[in-house]
Amino acid sequence: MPASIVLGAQWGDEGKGKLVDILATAPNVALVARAQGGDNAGHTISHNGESYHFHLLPSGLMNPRANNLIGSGVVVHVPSFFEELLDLEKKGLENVRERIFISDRCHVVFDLHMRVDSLEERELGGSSIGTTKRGIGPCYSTKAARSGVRIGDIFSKELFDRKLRELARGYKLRFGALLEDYDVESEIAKFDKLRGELAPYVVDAVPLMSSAQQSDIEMVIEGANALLLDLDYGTFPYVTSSNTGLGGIFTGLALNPKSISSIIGVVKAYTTRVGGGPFPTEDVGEVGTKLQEIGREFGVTTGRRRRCGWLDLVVLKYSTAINHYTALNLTKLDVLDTFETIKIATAYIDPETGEELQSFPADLDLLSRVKVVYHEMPGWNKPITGAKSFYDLPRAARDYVEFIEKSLGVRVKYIGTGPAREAMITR
Ligand code: 2SA
Ligand code: GDP
Ligand code: MG
Repeated sequence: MPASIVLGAQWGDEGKGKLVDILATAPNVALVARAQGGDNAGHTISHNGESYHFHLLPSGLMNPRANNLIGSGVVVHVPSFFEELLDLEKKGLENVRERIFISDRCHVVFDLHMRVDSLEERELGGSSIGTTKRGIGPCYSTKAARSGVRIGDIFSKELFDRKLRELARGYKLRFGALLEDYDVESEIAKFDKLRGELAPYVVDAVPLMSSAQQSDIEMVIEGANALLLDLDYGTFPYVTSSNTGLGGIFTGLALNPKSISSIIGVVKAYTTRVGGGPFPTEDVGEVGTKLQEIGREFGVTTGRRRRCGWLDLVVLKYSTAINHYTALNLTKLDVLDTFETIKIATAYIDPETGEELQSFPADLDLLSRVKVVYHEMPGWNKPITGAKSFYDLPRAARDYVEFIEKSLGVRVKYIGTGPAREAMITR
């Protein structure tokens, strides 16, 4: 079974959901899977004038023929799972409940984790991460500490209740009065109601993946968040708590590396970031505001304004070196339609030595002080949304795409020219 992997190449919100939706509508695709993250993700798909928002669920639910798997590396807030299913049904998506499966190895995100997420952020004060407060960090922390609860545990009531009470006791000791009003018994009671409702969706994902990979149907893997938010390779500690890069796909799904047919890096034509942390090309002036407004850069999960700036090739070279993209999807190129001049960051200079940095630095202090070198290109000053082929694009837009392609040594196979499914050029 050939597998296409879709990964965010920057700080997220590049438009992964739209590409997954397009790839998943191919006739042979029968499975769409998520490998990491949780309902912190926000993947928006615009189709026939309607917007569909996916947080925990894979975007493959858009395709009435595709099955969808929440793989073992994902963390699952069970009430949100049901709320999201209901929202999608209300929007008219068909038989979603028959096409969604959750690995029994996923860790459970409790309301307790969400409370702790907020408390930890509060403790950090001015240097808070800017999390989505969905409990993602605390849940992956309890997983690593081996005190977490897995989806499969929900079905052994005695074990489940004991583990959740232990978790609550530990957190209450840590946070004292700040968690006094958290009532573990009411969270246990919630699960008493959800247990039966959840059961039909829970599977052992290992045989499911094995049999899928022995067949000749195709599979799409939907990365969540993005490389610069990766726990190991991102701008730590301003990252999420999962491996959002290629590595996370293997720990989160029993994927045979030999079945990979493509690793597609999704790259927004400029850069955005939501939450705290360094962002070398951030523009807090006119350009940033214009990108934010035209690109409608608001968080899908939290509604926060996204920080904006020019495209950064230093970031993208680093991202490519880790994720080994075989192709790129350049998205939101249309957002640049009205810019007279477009800038692209090509290098970082160490402010002390005046030397060019050889790669994207791990040292956040240095990263926040680097001097950015920009290459300037003329804009195209006309709308590109109707373009059907690469050669329908204005010359300056093609030059922009080719400059990125040459700098990274990876083909830009898909170009997004608007939010709709149809607004995508395939080369
Ligand atoms: P968390 O909640 O622990 O994963 O937050 C840690 C950091 O990861 C960032 N993060 C995101 N960045 C971009 N998009 C995300 N999804 C939503 C969206 C975000 C939203 O699609 O718009 O609605 O605000 C996402 N999820 C996590 C987060 O901002 C922290 O910097
Ligand atoms: P994801 O998290 O990577 O799936 O991206 P988000 O859904 O958070 O943010 C991308 C936003 O841009 C969504 O609202 C998409 O509908 C929209 N979008 C995707 N591709 C394009 C494009 O090529 N042009 C424009 N204008 N919008 C796009
Ligand atoms: Mg998003």
